Amino acid sequence: MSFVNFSKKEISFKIVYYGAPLCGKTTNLEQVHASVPEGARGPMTMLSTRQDRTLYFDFLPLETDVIKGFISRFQLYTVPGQAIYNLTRRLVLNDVDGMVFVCDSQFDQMENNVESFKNLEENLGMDGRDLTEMPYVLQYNKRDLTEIAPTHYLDFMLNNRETRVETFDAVALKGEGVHETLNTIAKLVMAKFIKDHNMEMGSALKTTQVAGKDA
Ligand SMILES: Nc1nc2c(ncn2[C@@H]2O[C@H](COP(=O)(O)OP(=O)(O)OP(=O)(O)O)[C@@H](O)[C@H]2O)c(=O)[nH]1
Ligand SMILES: [Mg+2]
Repeated sequence: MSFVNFSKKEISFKIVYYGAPLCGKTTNLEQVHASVPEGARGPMTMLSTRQDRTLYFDFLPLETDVIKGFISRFQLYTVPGQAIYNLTRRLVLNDVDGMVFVCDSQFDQMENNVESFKNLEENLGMDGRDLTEMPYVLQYNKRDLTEIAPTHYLDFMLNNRETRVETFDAVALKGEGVHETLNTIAKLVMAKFIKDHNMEMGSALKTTQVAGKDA
C-alpha cells in the first residue's frame, strides 16, 4: 500500500514485477538501474542464487516529484519465478500498489506464463486482494527470439479479464519497452492514489516519465 509521510511530503509506491521463471523480471530492473541517473535512484539490491536466479527479490528504489508538493518514491521489486519460492512471492506481494506481469513470449513458455498468472491471482486472493482493484500492465518480453507467439495470442491467453490492460512488447535484454512499461505502471498507481485520496491531479503527472524514454 502506498505510504504517505506528510511531514516529509513523501509518498512511497511499491511496484512488483511478477512472472514465470526466467521470463526477464530481473533484466527489467537491471536496465532501469543502468539508465536512470544516480541522483534519482538508490543502489540495486539483488538476492540471487549462484546461477543468477532470484532467490528472494531484487529491489531498486527510484525518486521523482510528480505529485505536486510531494516527492514520490517508487520501490521496484521482482519476485523469484521458480515454483518452490511461493512463500517468498507472497511476502514480496505484501502491500503492493501496482504490478508488471512479465510474459516470456516463447511458445514453449506459454504454460509457465499462464501458471504464473494463476499463481499471482491465487496469492493476491490469499490477502483478500484481486486484480480488479490493482493497477497492472502486461509486458510481452523476448520479442527478439524466433519461436514466439503473436501478441494477439498472448492477449487471448493473458489479457482476457473483463477489463483489458495495457500491453507492451519488449526486448528487456536490450532495454526495449522497459521504460515504456515502467512509466505506464507508475502513472497508473499515481492516478489511483490521487483518485483514492481526492487529490487534484498535478499537471506534471500527465507528462511525466519516471524512468526516461526507451532508446
Ligand atoms: N533473448 C532474450 N533474452 C532475455 C530477454 N530478457 C531477458 N533475457 C534472458 O533471460 C534469462 C533470464 O532473465 P532474468 O531477468 O534473470 O529472469 P527472471 O524472470 O528474473 O528469472 P527468475 O529470477 O529466476 O524468476 C537471462 O539469460 C536473460 O539474459 C530478452 O528480451 N530477450
Ligand atoms: Mg530474477
